[in-house]
Amino acid sequence: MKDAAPQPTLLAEYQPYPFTVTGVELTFRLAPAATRVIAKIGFAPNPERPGRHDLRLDGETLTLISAAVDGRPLSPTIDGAGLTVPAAALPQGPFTWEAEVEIDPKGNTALEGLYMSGGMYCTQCEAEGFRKITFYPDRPDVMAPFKVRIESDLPVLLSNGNPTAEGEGWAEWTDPWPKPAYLFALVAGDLAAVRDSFTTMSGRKVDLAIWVRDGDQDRCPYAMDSLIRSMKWDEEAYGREYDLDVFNIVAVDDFNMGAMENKGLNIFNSKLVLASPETATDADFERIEGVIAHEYFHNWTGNRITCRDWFQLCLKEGLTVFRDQEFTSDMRSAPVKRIDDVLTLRARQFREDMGPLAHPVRPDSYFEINNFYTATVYEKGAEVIGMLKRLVGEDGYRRALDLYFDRHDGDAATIEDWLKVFEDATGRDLAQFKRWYTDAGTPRLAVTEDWQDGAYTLTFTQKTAPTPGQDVKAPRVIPIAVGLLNPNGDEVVPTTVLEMSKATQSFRFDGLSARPVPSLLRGFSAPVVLDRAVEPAERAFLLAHDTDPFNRWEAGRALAKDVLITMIADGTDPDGGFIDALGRLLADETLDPAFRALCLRLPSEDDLAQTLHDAGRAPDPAHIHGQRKRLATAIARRLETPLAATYAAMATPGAFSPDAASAGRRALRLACLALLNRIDGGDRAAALYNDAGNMTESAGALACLIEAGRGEAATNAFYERWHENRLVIDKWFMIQLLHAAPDKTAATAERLAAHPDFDWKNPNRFRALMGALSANHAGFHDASGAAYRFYADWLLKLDPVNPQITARMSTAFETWARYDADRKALIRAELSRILHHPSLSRDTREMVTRILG
Ligand code: 0A1
Ligand code: ZN
Repeated sequence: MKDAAPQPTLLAEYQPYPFTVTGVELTFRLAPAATRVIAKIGFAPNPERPGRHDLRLDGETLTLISAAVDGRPLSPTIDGAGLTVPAAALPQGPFTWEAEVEIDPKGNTALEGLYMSGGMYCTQCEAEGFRKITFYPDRPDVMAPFKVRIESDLPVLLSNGNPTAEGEGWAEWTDPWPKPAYLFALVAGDLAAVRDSFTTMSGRKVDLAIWVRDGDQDRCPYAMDSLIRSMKWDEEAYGREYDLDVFNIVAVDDFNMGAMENKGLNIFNSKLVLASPETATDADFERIEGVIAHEYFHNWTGNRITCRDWFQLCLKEGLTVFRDQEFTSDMRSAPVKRIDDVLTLRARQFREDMGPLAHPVRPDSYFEINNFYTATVYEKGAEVIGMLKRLVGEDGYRRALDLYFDRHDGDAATIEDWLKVFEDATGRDLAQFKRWYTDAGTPRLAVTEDWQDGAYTLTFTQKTAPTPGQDVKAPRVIPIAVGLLNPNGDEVVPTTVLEMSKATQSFRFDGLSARPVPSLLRGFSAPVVLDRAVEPAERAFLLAHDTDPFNRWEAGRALAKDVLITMIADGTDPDGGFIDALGRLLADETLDPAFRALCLRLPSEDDLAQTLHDAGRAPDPAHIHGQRKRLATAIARRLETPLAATYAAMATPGAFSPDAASAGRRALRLACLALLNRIDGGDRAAALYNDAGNMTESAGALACLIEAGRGEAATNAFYERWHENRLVIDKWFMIQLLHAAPDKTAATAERLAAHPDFDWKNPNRFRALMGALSANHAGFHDASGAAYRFYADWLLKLDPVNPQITARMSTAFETWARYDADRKALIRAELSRILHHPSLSRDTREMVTRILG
């Protein structure tokens, strides 16, 4: 039961919990519909909250069987959110709370707390799932050592920490490291292990295991290899050593998010563990490597040092994303990784920050914390750390991080603590920098130039539009990495970081012999939008000469965008100069194929729609789709010969290797194919589909065949070949919708939703279909409104089953205000239909209310 009229939780109202927890002992008697959880918890008064206090414990969906304090039975007052034992019924000093509750893992479709997936028991406790397991102070600043006994006939019984005892039908685990309840985990099932080991820098041997369904072992080696590389990297890059005897990873098919960093027992969505060349794409391999690293890195940034409250979520998430980005840069190509990250940031976080869901990296109020696992907290949170590092330099960053681990190990910390270690380690005042955490919105940076007597001056003006609840924005500290090039292409001023802190600020460069060409915001040194009218010739110059690979790509990107926006506005023919510049890049064999592949990718339709909206024009999705296709066709016609040559040259014969170089070749090859597909009627795609030796090529070829209007046979063959592999069938749903023609998208979605394999209660499957539907920009926004209606129907159907996923997926509508009056009215009607549903979840209600504004 959720509160009828819920109140928001406010950062300003934080108070420490009145008790500390000295230890937790849990016994689980597992049974699908009636699991018993017996808890014995030591409490002591918290000196930070003097006086006598009631004992308030969180608890939801629990049936209380018995409760006692210091062995004396009692009947506490229970409400929908927990229970209260009055202070008068508690001893003055420390005491022991005991409770037995019954829960229903089988009926738990929300996948939060203890639930079942394919016959196995597993848990998801972040953010507030532990309260569905037993009564407890379910907040991250209450940390305690846990001892867990699991009783079940299932052969594999796992929990956090180290295994300390086992017998027929039971096992016991002890976690010596105090932790908040959100890091608790339990798994029980008939699972097979893939094992390895890692010897830490101080010489301790750690037993590693990845637990999967029997038969899936041969798809685990890449995840295991990624884990070992992550453990080594964290020792080398951050001096962080692992701290238990075992490290377990479990793959589950039903999981709301990507993965979870439970202490010593990471639980993963199976799509982020299982990979083989036949079943996983290069993008899957890279994602697996990154997420395995991310969850492992949380052991220090999240677990050893956790968050004081959920407002501080970015403390662990921003930092851990930043760390996993650094790891991937080291494992693969740093420039390509940076471009990928910026593409994601712009596609997801900028979109969020420019719409009704904008919120600070550290929010200060929420109704449902699960709604704040956002691109802003994660990806912008990581960007903010990148800026800090740029401002204090490598050495300063290392000193600050050493101090952070030293000072806060074992703490539940805050953003204030985090900034203080930087201040103390570097002597810098970060009061103004802190606005990046407290203020929402993406700053726009306007630039003007002046050239006089050998002095070149850049003047920047920053402006951030109002966001919900924040009308006025103060200037932020913005690190602007700049380089200057001579007209002949030589770099005359190498990368310099300008520190902007005022609303308008000028920076002067003296002693130049000619007016330079500026390369601004190198490496995307701050998450801002650069507003500068640039002639195509200057962009083409940077595309050819910039020494900063990010800005080289950015110049090409901006050119493509300018061309497309012009085509959309007045239907002109695509610019030949741009296509020729692209052709020179394509043929430049000194450039990494992965980089060239990124340059060939045109800006997305969603991105173009946002750009048009920013310029005060209502985007027409069908028209954008048509013009983008027209540009792709023009590129293919003009560059047919080099595209075909590169397509042939980038083949990767021989055994499949998931390494970055091979993946880059395949990416470039498929980028060429996608363009050539516009003029060859799908012939190359058909040939590739038949010969494909890996999923990257099969999926790429299938997408092209569907785009070319001849996908039926391959679609059927793909299904026949893979219908027993859930992860591959997710792709089958996704590809068909992502590439459906705009006017057929809603009908395709309806047909696929009626397919017997559309197991909609499985989050991966639901996301595969509905996520792809909303990502098909022109199809989702088809003027008929059919896709909007269909999507809203399914959100309403899923809401009572899994509110968390429903709420997240309602963000498909967050951009409604961009479009024309008719579309706006259609979307608003669907949103208000959802909002007026009598029993809507708190999660979805909060999101839809905010989206409507
Ligand atoms: N902390 C995990 C992700 C995660 C977050 C929330 C969840 O349920 C609401 C589940 C997982 C991570 O960053 O990987
Ligand atoms: Zn995380």
